[in-house]
Amino acid sequence: MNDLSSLHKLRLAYVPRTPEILREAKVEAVEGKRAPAEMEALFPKSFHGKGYRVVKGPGSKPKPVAVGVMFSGGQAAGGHNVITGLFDALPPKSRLIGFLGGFSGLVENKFIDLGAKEIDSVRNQGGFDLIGSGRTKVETDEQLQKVATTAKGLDAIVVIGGDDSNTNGAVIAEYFIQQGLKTKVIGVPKTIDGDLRSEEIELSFGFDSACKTYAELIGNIARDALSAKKYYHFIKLMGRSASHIALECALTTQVNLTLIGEEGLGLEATVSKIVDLIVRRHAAGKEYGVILIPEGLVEFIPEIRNLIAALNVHLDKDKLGPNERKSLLALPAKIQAQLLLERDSHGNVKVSQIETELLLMDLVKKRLKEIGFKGSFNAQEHFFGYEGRSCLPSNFDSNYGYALGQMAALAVREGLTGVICAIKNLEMPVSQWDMSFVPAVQLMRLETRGGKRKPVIEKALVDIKGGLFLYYTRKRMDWEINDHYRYPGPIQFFGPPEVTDSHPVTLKKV
Ligand code: FBP
Repeated sequence: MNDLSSLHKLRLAYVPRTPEILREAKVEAVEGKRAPAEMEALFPKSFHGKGYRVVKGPGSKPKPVAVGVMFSGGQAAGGHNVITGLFDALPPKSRLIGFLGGFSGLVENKFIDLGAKEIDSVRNQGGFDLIGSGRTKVETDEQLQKVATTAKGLDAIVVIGGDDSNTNGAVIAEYFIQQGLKTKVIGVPKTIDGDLRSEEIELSFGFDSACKTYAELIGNIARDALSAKKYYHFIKLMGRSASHIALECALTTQVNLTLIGEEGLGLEATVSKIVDLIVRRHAAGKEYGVILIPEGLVEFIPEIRNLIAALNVHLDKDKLGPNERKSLLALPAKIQAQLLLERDSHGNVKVSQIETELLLMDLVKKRLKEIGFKGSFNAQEHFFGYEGRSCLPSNFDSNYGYALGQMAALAVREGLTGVICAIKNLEMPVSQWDMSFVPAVQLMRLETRGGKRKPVIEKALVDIKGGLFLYYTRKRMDWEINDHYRYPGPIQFFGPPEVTDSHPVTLKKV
């Protein structure tokens, strides 16, 4: 048997579709919106940085460059294609190096050279294993000095990351300008969470493949539930904070109930919602169902949100005020311990490790007992997270990642810094994609992390007044009782375009 699966080999040969305009493109400055005023003191040199759009034209003369690239944060399918797109678009005789393990590779000067052999081995493949990733935050002077030493001789560093990683990138870009260094920093929006968005950034790559993977599994479970008719499936879905993944999966699978964190229901109301569903389905002769729970839900439940905010400031449960202490002690011991887990280096709560699905199952069971429920309630818990981050990228993510990599090469050629590559019109054919570069500081605001006020790129949450969510609310009453499950099946690479080239529903202008 060959080491590579047949599909692996066939995907290596896939040629991503790229926007025609990138064959001969230049950039044109645009009057973008202003960065929040509070950023001026923190980013004095980048504060007035311009945005650019990609237009047809010859642009600057290409000359060989030396570029470093890195992944940062959680894996997202399509990441390798950013690197292959970048590699393919760099002028001949350029050098591309890959920093190992994210920003720690940049700080510690650990990298590998990326040549045709390395690049050809990861075309259209999932994961970040070519150079790895990490969650190191760069903020101390010592780290910044080390980064500057590593960057000597490099024309640019391309950071493929989410909100925190692109914040890191912006801090480094500012530092380089302040120090009079020539190295530029360019960001690429990556994260399965789909929360790195702005007017210009419609979506990050990785979201589509992750949601399609989860939707396949959810569809399989829904069909099992419908066949066996004996279980309620509580499915927690990855996606820190924002509920974009849960909403996308709700719309593509039409299961009975999807909790959307941004609705801001309290714990009591959330439990009542599920109990009400179970009671009504029992009355309709149904003792089974499928419920989706975004992993970030806990951050929106007001009493837990306040508790998390207090823990973020004090970082010590013994220093909590009486209300927060009460909220903490009301939770099962296991959940208390998970809330108290050490934050990541960016100060984020590790929501993927909080077993919200078990908490809700437990509370629902208790409530059903209290109300004397006569039906049967058997629950199964699931967590779909890591299985969606490193899958083979869908055609959408393969094309999207590749185009972002090519854009990064254009930004290097045009000498841009402190900007993030952005593509709009993603729902349209690749030829109609609208590309621009947005200054990272425009997306920032101050947040309390690790007890301190820090600049961070603001996470884009589900808009509960937006068309997509409102569409869901119009449908959900029906889906709660009548089973209209949809079965999306696995990501397809061969066959008619409606199965191979579908876009996330999230992009639809409902
Ligand atoms: P990024 O924001 O870095 O892309 O990470 C997303 C994510 O997959 C979240 O959905 C999840 O909560 C978190 O990473 C898990 O982190 P880890 O990989 O460190 O367990």
